Amino acid sequence: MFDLLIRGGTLATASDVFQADIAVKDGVIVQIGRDLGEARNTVDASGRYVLPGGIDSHVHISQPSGEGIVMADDFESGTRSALFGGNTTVMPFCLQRKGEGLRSALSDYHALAEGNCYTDVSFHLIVSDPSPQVLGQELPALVEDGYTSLKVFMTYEDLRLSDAEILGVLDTARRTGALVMVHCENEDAIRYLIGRHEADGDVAPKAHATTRPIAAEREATHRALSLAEIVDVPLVIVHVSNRESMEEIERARRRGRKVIGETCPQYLMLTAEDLDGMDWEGAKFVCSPPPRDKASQDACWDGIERGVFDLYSSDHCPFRYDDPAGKLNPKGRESFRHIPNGIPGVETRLPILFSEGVMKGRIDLPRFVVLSSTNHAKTYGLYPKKGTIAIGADADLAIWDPAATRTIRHADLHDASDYSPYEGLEVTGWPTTIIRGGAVVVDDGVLGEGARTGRYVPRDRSSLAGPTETDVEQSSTGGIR
Ligand code: DUC
Ligand code: ZN
Ligand code: ZN
Ligand code: ZN
Repeated sequence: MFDLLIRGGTLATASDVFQADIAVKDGVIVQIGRDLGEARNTVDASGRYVLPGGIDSHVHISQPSGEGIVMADDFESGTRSALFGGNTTVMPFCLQRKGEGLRSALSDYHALAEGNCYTDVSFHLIVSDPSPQVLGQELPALVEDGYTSLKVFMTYEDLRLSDAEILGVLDTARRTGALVMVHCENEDAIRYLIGRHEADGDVAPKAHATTRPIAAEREATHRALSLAEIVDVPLVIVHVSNRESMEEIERARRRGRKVIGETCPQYLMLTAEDLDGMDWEGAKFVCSPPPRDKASQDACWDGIERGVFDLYSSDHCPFRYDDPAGKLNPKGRESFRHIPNGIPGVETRLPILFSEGVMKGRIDLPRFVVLSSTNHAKTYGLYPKKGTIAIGADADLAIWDPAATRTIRHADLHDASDYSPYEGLEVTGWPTTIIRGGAVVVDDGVLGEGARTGRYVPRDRSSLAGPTETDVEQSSTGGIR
């Protein structure tokens, strides 16, 4: 007797689309086929797609922000919103503050997550203080414990690392098998431009975009890739917004580098003009790198289609708009420089890609699965336990109704922000039933009882980590196959 049977659906994996039933026992997929037998519970998936649960490998939850600024989502609201958007695993960032150890940051972060998660969670580290103790002792031990990825910043005064510090982190990654993600923007160039704009009294939200130009992102991308080449480690370039940065990734791949590229919905759907709204409304779209122009959107779609991008993540980084602890904080009303960077999007990530990508014929269903789930699991050491539909994999599944039409309204979403950057967008296709670890946690749009039982998942090393000699299968454009 199985625990759960999912019957009559059309299944899709990274490679195939086929009709089959799925049998689940003890949280794991045990059979895929027809006439599988009896189960205690059955889900009828006829007329719907059964896909691996989404994995969003780039979200920010309860991350300490500037003074007086509070991130809108904690683990409860952030993972609930993720779940309703078709995700069964999210990977938020645990921020190390300067002078703080990584273990101490992690213990605080685990305490926030414990008992409050609707999805499974796993943590990346943000290294802001790569002291000898951190690189020599803490990080190597933490990689062994399943914290196998970390992010470094080339921008933000309080977070940026120097090139020498980045090299030190990359070297530790090479020794330990950790995978490094980089936020690529040239801080000095941005500082210079911010100073010039403020001197001119040019302080409205739209100046956020003009002070963080494509050249600042492209240059930092080139530099990060060069540093990784010097140390000989793979690199993840996160939240890529434009063609010139994509070209840096492709050039590095042609030199034989292992590079994972990530883009996000904001670079497919928004432009810098969105920052130019009435009454400081543009603050709703302030994120870094900023949204660019129509040509950059087209370039990012091209990268989604051609495999320049291996990952499509939300970069959910939610602040409330009409809130003194959010976008409209007292200083943020005076200058764009004090508007917290980041926008919500964990619930709308997949519906946007499904509607704009699959339904509009830009990508097929397997590519959707790759970008929404499989490659996140492969990149960050969760595969094949997660990221696919296979015997032995966790029964983490999203059942999509391809005929569901919706207009995105923040009022219908489940996060704790007070707006959606995609308000009014019409989409076709929505994840209606979500199964996590074999439990039906969203049933036709209704949150199941006992859904707040997501677990923390330690990870293996990325299959991509290590020096170039370790062979990885890369697609014709160099990304993950
Ligand atoms: N980088 C992110 O990854 N998210 C939000 C803000 C930022 O700079
Ligand atoms: Zn970033
Ligand atoms: Zn200006
Ligand atoms: Zn981010």
